[in-house]
Amino acid sequence: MDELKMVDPELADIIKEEEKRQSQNIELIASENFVSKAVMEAAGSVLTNKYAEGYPGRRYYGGCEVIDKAEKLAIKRAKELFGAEHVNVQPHSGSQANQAVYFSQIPLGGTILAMDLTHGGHLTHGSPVNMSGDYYNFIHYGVTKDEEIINYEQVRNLAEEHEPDMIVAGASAYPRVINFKRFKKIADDVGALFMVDMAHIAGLIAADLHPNPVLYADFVTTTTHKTLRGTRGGMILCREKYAKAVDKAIFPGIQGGPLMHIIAAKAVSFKEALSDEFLDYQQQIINNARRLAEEIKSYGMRLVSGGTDNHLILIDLTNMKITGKEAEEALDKVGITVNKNTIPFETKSPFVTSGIRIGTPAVTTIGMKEEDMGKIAEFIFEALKNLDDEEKLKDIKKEVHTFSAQFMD
Ligand code: DSN
Repeated sequence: MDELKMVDPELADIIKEEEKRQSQNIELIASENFVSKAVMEAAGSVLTNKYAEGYPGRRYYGGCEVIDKAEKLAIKRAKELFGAEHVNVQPHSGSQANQAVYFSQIPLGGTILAMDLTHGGHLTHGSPVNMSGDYYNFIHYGVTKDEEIINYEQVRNLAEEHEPDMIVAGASAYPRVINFKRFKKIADDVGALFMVDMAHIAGLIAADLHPNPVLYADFVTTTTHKTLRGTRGGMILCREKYAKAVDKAIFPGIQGGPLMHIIAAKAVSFKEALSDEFLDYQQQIINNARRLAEEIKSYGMRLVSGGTDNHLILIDLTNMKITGKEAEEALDKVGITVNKNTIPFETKSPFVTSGIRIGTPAVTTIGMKEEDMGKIAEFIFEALKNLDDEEKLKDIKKEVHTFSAQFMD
């Protein structure tokens, strides 16, 4: 930072300010995490200087002999981590990974069956405001009204009715285990390709704490920065027979030069994910989420599906008569970071919403355990109960900062 402070003190101050925000607040955004210093070092390395369009051994630039080693290492480790036949580590994000799989297989206007965004799906799974929804004919399934778990019967009925080219499983706000085997059977029965977007649960899968979609799916996409705790980025895993098409779709299909510093950082995080410490970390994420869910419920708050099997919890605020937007703002004021989120059968707009989504990957990284979850639930409940009382919110914020200070380096 010394150099940056000299060259651009304004930006250096912004980074310092964000560093302070991240270290003081309780980070509960289910898709965020804190990377290790080693990952950060690789991401901030001289590898950012290198152009490397193409793939190891087949580049469009000279001087790639060193950078090739970094990409090969990332690929080798990712294969080992998930048991994949082929891996492409170049996607800049999960969005690009999904786009590339669709682009590699589905003709424009082709039919894809995926989870509805308001039921827990993702923007890139065919939302009308996303390119996916514009270029392809997406049909959506959701969760059941009573148990709020994926409605596999609806998946089968829709698959039989629409005969999609592809079925997509995977979600960004679904707190339960996904039955990939059941999806695969439906896909096979209707002759559809099967893709899984495992972005949220990749870390749990790497630690064998959730069924591995690589065993069932033709394509698995992911981000590398959520439970997997790597740098911000994406990745595609697929069967060997689709390798060429997927690689071509990423480059030259939708991307140019790969971000080699980010690929190197991915390699570092994959090495970390292969360690025993990482397995313990993933188990702790789940233990913390379960305890947090119980503690939140003890205050009378309703959880979508009644609890969680993974790293995230979806709180339905309807019975508290507040919106997700109000809750997010109140929690921001006390130093707890969450995001407003739609809930199944949502009646409000995505800017307002009836719920908030919270997750335990980041707080687990800084060392929180089950016994700390009670305090977090109490802070959340107190802040939401006193949403209009600025003085009370200020007091809670002080308590939050005192509490979080225990976990700082
Ligand atoms: N926006 C991410 C999330 O928060 O789940 C998914 O891409």
